[in-house]
This record gives sequence, C-alpha cells and structure tokens, in this order.
Amino acid sequence: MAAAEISPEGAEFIVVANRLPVDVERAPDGTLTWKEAPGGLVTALKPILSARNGAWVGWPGSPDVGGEPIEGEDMLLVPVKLSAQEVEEHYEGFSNGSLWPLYHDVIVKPEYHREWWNTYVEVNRRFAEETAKVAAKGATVWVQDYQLQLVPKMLRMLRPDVKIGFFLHIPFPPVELFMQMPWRREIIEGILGADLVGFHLPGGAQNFLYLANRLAGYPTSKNTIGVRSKFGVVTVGFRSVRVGAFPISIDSAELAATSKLPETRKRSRGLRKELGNPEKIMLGVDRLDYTKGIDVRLRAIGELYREGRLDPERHVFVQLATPSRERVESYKAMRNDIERQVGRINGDFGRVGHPVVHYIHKPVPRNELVAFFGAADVMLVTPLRDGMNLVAKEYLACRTDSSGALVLSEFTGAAAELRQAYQCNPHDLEGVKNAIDEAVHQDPEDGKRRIRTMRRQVLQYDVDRWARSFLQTLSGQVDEAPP
Ligand code: ADQ
Repeated sequence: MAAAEISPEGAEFIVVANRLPVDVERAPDGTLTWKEAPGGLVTALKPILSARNGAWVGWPGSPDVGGEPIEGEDMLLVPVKLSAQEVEEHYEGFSNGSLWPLYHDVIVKPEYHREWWNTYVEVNRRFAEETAKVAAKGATVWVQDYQLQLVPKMLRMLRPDVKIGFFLHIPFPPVELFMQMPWRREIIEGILGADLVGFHLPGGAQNFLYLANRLAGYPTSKNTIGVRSKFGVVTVGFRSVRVGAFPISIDSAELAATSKLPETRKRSRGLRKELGNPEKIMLGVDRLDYTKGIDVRLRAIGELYREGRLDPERHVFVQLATPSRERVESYKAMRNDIERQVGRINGDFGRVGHPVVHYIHKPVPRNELVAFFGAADVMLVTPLRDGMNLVAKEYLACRTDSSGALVLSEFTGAAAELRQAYQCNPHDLEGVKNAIDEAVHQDPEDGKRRIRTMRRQVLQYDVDRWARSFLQTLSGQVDEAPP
C-alpha cells in the first residue's frame, strides 16, 4: 500500500470506525507494515467501498501512528493519529470503562471521570475532522459504534452537505440506566447529528427515541418501531432523524462454503479425535469479556457433572477465549475467576490426560474456528447481555448437515431471531443447566428441525442484506427497508 493523494473530489462513501481494517506492525528499525485485517464489517462493505470511491477512517491500532491517507486495495485508508494517553482515556477509559458497562446493564460498575470524557470529546472531534477532509461533496458517511457517538453532530457542523448514518453495535440501555451518564444530553445530541440512527433491536431504538424527547426536548413519533420497518422520527429543528432496528448478521454463505471443504471436515474429525472421541462436544467461543457469561456456563457445567447429568467420560467442553481489553482492571479479575473455575472442574472431574474442560486463551485462526463449529454438538452462547452475538449465527451457518444444538441466552440480540434455540435466562442457573441438559440429550430429529429453521434465517439475512437495508434507508430510497 502506498501513500495516496486525496482526489480533489474526495470519497463518496466513508466508513468511520474506531479501528481501521488493518493491523500495523512496527519493525525494530521503526518501519511500519500494514496488513489487512479481515472482519465481517469490512467484507460486507468492500464492494460498496470499491464501487463508490470509498474511504475508511479509523485508528490504525498503534499509538502515534497516523499521517497521510494510504491507498488500500479497495479503499482509501485514513489513519487517525492517537497518543498512548488518548488511547488510554478514550478507548480503555470512557469507551470501555464507562460506556461499555453502562450499556450492558451495569454488570460491572461504570466509572465516570471528567478526564476520560474530555479525551472522548477530543478524539471524536479528530475523527470528525479527518472525515470532513476526505469527504466528497454530498458524500454518504456511516459512523460505527459507541466509541464515536459525538461524531455525527461534529461532522454535521463541519460538513452540513454530507448524509450521515450512525449504527450502534452494542445494546442501547434502558432509560433508567442511561440517566446515570453525567454527559447524557451531549451523547443524545451527538448521535442526533445523523440522518439515520440504527440499533440491532426495536427495543434499543425505542429507548433512544424516548430519550431524544426527554433529554433534548425534540418532538418524536409515537409509533412502535419494527425490524427494518416502521422507523421512528425525531424532529431536530428543520431536520428529520430516522431511528430504526437493523439486526446485524454474518457472511453466512462464505462460512457455509468453508465448512463444507474436505480439509475443514477432516480437521473437525481430527479435533474430535484429539478430544478423545467423546459422545458430545460442547463449545464456547467468545472474546474474554464479562458480558459473555463464560462464568455462567462453567458454573452450570460444573453442577451438571456433579449431579451426574453430564458424564465426564462422554461429555467434554471446549472454551475458546480471545484475549480482550487486558489492561482494564475488571477484565483481569474476570480472567482469574474463569481460570480458577476451569481448574476446579478439571480437578474434580478430569483424570490424567483427560480433562473435561479444554480452555484456550488465544484467538483461533478463522478456518480452525470453522472446524471447531463443525465438531461441536452443542454450542453454548450464554451472555448476560449482548447487542447481537455473531458466534451464534456463525455456528448455525457452519452446520451444513443440520445437526447440532444451540443454547442461547435470552439477553442477546440474536435471541429475537433464533427462536428455535434452547433459550435460557443466564441469571437463572437452574434454567441454564436445564437448557444445556436438554440440548445435550435432544432427540436428533427435533434437533434437525430446529437447526434447519434457524439456519434458513441466518442464510437469508446475511451481513450484506444488513448493510444494504441500512444504506438504502439512509439514502431515502425506501420508506421500509426490503424484508
Ligand atoms: P463482540 O462483542 O466482539 O461484537 P460477537 O458478535 O460475538 O461479539 O463477535 C465476535 C467475533 O469474534 C465473532 O466473529 C467470533 O467468531 C470472533 N471470535 C470470538 N472468539 C474468538 C476466538 N477465540 N478465536 C477467533 N475468533 C473469535 C460486538 C457486539 C456484539 C455484536 C457485534 C457486531 O458486542 O453484540 O454482535 O459487535 O455488531
């Protein structure tokens, strides 16, 4: 990738996200190499980015790296330069120490610090300024997620000509919780700079609509918001801001194709063998985050072994946990707690060379992950709160023979679409145990019916459809996004 001139016309379509879809590596001699980091969002948006002279504005992942935009394969990459202190206060501090716990039902107590907030404002301003510089006249800008909630308003002030969309990837909390936020009005006003505000679920959209009226005093529509339909409207002066629900999804066809490859199937069989050819493999795949309920499922599994409802000789559990936010205090404590639980279950029920819980604390390469999904008889997704949860959908996409079972927390966005899962309340330990027990011992024919129905949903509503429905609504082409 080479340093690029910004074309005088600028980019017509711009994604603004906390991270650029690249990883930067710094060699000992100081030179930088950029490596594309594929993810669901970039895969879905690539065709639109390359067709519409697109740009992606984001932090490159290392402090003090920035400067001129870089010409990537399909888009212009615009790195936003942040100092180590800004990363600490904007990302680890306000984003992940204040907003993340507040928006996830205060599972951990949010901390509110004025220095964090000031840096959040400053960093949002920089993102808005970088975006304003590269946007063509009348461009479409799509701002992503909780780290950048002030960008829509800031960008509108700098560039009133552009069309702005905002999508929140995490839950938008109940009104009573949001009211804790010391800078609550600024955040609502920040988001309202957009022309279209999207959430995963109608409930989040409804909460936002209510707050737009209560905190900022704007008139709002009174209708019930639907999924990709019946949008709410906030009247901000002469502008109308539309508010809607657009549940995100995955590149289902690509995952299904990978899972069908002979080498993937072979690897799934290999994994089963390495695990001692158990009768049933249970699997958890998460970022190591306190919202994901990894402790909940470990507690449930421990008790099921103790009660003889799971058999250590026949049933194993594999937990793949990607390291995440390791410098945030609450994450360190949670990791210790989970690792203590794993040790305890293995101490009680494992034997030499035959643990019952296999715990891997590192990211797993994509193809290997698909092989794990192929090997798993029961997928455990038990978050205490999750905006959507893509893992549940990925598992289903990979079950090409319709076998398997999904245990799914009611507190995920995915639960609204995947009704045939073994749903459970993660706060009710007996309920989680019963759901796991039922899924492990399900009737295979009933299981196939359930997976088939859910798989159809996931294949039909993929990430491409998600992006298109949001962008078509933003462009004003439709009053209702295509079903
Ligand atoms: P996340 O909280 O990161 O996303 P999730 O939706 O489950 O949660 O996505 C995680 C992604 O990381 C999945 O693609 C998964 O396969 C991958 N992953 C997890 N553990 C892994 C491991 N050990 N090895 C390799 N890959 C692993 C946020 C919100 C979600 C919302 C998404 C998208 O918190 O609620 O669904 O954004 O909007």
